[in-house]
Order: sequence, then structure tokens, then C-alpha cells
Amino acid sequence: MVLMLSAIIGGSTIIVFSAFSEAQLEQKTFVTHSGQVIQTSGDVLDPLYTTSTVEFDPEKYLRDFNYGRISESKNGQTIRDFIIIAEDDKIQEISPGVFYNVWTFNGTVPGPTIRATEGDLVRIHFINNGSKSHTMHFHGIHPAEMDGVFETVGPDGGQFTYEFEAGPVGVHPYHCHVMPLEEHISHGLYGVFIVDPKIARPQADEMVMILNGFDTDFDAENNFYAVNSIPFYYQHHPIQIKTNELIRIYVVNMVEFDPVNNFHLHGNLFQYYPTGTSLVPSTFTDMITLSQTERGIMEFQYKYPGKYLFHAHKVEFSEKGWVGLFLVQDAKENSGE
Ligand SMILES: [Cu+2]
Repeated sequence: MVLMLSAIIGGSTIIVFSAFSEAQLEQKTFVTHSGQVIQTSGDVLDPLYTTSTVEFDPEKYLRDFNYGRISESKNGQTIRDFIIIAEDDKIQEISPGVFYNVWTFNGTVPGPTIRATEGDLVRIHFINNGSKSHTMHFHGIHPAEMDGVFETVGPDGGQFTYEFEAGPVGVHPYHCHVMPLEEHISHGLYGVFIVDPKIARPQADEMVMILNGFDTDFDAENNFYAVNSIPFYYQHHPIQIKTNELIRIYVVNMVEFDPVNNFHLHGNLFQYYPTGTSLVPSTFTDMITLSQTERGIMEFQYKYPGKYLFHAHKVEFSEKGWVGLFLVQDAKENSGE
């Protein structure tokens, strides 16, 4: 075979053939994004090497707050320690039959919701177990060297401890800030950081909603949109709440590629606190529009029981998964009155 090729093609054949031969040796097994297992020696865009998939439970994520390991400094300041591990080799079934290489903080997209009170000392022990450099960049107030932009943390076990005082009060995103930024964010390296006021907000049924999307065919446009990663999840599993109970939603828009996203609530209006930095709402509405990393706190209660939609009023997004339901149950019936 080698001789035949040499004879036919001439001088440059050795190089051509040896490349071909090496490629043959490098034949690898991949899982395609439709779940098929194939063998190829060719270049594969964003290959999947494994069929083991990330299990993500939007039900659990919705009301899951991580307050860290709590201790106190000599001067009485509350210290909260968190361990966050980045990885970039996990596969998640984004939609039935669509497998996507997610990049994760602590194994999920979004990463854990980190929560502290204003003035607490927050220490994030960050370990990068990925194959690329990553960081954690927190929105909020902190020293320059804690900004997670210039101090990239190397792959295969690189470490960095981010240390800062929690502030200001509000709801903030955190995300990787390594270039190309769009790639690192859209693969899933983001989460929510809540800073509570020293005098806590009133008791409420609290939830976190990250508006996100996935570009599964790599054309810089999202193919799926969601609240908390799984398209249509809360439509199929309505969020159960009670009449006359205060609901507080920390909402953060992490959708890449599309300039805006929005949130519309049915059968009700909500008090809205942009970025959550003020304890006084700025508006009473049923609709907010959010640009990249724009966020806020929504508060409302339902007067009447029943099923109510919430969704992007950008219809394309809701038809591709950004839609959910509240199932409002009569509080009186529940309490047996
Ligand atoms: Cu990254």
C-alpha cells in the first residue's frame, strides 16, 4: 500500500501517507450529540468521550442554598468557607437525545447558590480539575486581586482562594472569566451569589431561577432555553406554592448570544428589586427585561388557587424551553380549615 501510493503520487507522498497512517492509529471512539457511538480518525467539533451523564435535578436546585462552613474570627466576624471544584469533561442530556459537554462548578450547571450575609468574610477555596484554565469572577465589591480575571487558575488541580467581604446586599452572578469568555460561560461555568441584609428580609418561600440556554450545534445561537438548565422542566413539574404566601425569586439572566431575555408572570404582578441592592422595590409589574448577567429579586403572592404560567415573552425562547408553571394550592384547604 505504501509503495503503491509512493509510486503514484511521487515525492510528497511520504508526508501525506505518514499523516494518514498516524491518523489511522489515532482512531477514537466518540459519542455524538444525538447519543450515537461512532469511531473516527477525523476532527470532531466538541467531541463527547463518555456516555456517563450529569444528573441535574432542577427541583432540588430551585430551593438549595449553600451557606458554607461557618466559623467566627477573633473580632467576631462570621467566616464562610466554600469549596468549589471546576470540571470541563462532563456530559449532560440537555433534552431527550441531545448530549452536551457541560463545564461545571461542583458538578452541575448552574453551580451551587452561594449565600452569605453582608459583611461576612467569604472564602472560596477554588480547585480547577478541568483540562483548561478557569477562574471564579464574582460580581460585587472586592479587591482587584480577588476579581478572578487576571489570576487564571491552571488545569489539572490548580488552586486559588478568593477572599472578600460579602457585599453589597443583593443577588449577583459568579462565573468563569477565562477567554474566550463566551465559550466558558455558555458551557455552564456560572452560578448565583446571594448577599442577605443584616436584618433579614421577611420570611418567604424562596427560589433561585437562572435563565440560561445551550448552543448545542456551535453556531453562536442557542438551541435550547431554560429556567435552571432543563428546558420545559417546570412546565412538566409545576412549582407548588400556596395562596397568600410570600414568594421571593432570585432571578439571574445568564443567556449568552441573545442580547436580552425577559420574564413574564401570569395572573399576578410582582414587586421588583433590580439587583436586589435596595430593600424598597422600584416597580410593580408582571414583566421584566434582562440583559446579560442582569438580575433582581421578585416578590409576589397569589390570591387565587390554580395553575399559572411564567415564561419568556420572547416567544422563541419559551417555545424552546423557557416556560414553567406555578401550581397554587389553597392554603386554607391545606391547613384543613
Ligand atoms: Cu473557564
